[in-house]
Amino acid sequence: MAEPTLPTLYSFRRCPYAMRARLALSASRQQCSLREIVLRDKPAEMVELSPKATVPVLKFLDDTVLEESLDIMLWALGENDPENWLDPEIGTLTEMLELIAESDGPFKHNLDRYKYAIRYEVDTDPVHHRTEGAVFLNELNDRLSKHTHLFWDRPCLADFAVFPFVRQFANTDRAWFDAAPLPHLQEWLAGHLESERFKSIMTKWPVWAIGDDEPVFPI
Ligand SMILES: N[C@@H](CCC(=O)N[C@@H](CS)C(=O)NCC(=O)O)C(=O)O
Repeated sequence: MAEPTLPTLYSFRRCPYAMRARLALSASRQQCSLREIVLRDKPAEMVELSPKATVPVLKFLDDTVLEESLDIMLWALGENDPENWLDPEIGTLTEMLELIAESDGPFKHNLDRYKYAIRYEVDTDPVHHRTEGAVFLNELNDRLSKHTHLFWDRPCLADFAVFPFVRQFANTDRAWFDAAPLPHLQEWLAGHLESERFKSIMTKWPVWAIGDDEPVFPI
């Protein structure tokens, strides 16, 4: 097999964590060889590199590994940040990380129990978790009532780290989300979903197997 010349990204197209890593890799033009996986049949190579076995995983040519999506975003943007995602128009990187932590913590907790209630305790009530999750959605909607993005009028790290999870929440019951009094959030989400950037990171890649050609991402 030819020696790799690019870092390797293990990714799963529909995973919101992998989406946000791909968004940052795309914005920063950090090219990788992409290995599309399926969660129920993870490649042994990936599990060996990262025993916690979640996607995304980024392996560099010197064999170092990043196995947290936010670390991949921060690394990529640290290399090259032409759209100034790390430097919002208003607020700081620390404030963006605080908002992302709220999304990754309590909001994701409620999202999982709303979307996959059946996987949790028998009395897990998805509607209760939808209501709890909507507290964060309201907070985002309030921010977006003043400006088009979370930290003013230019999208930045926080927008790209959070919207894949809002997308998942919205898709759990689209009729509920569309009818909810969240007009600014709905507009913001629709803008991201219709963007060329999002379309470009949602290409359908064939599932990788040893010996396959690996698509270069971003192109
Ligand atoms: N904290 C990790 C979480 C990644 C994660 O949980 N990814 C999910 C897919 S969306 C996964 O790989 N789950 C493992 C599995 O379902 O077996 C990150 O930010 O990268």
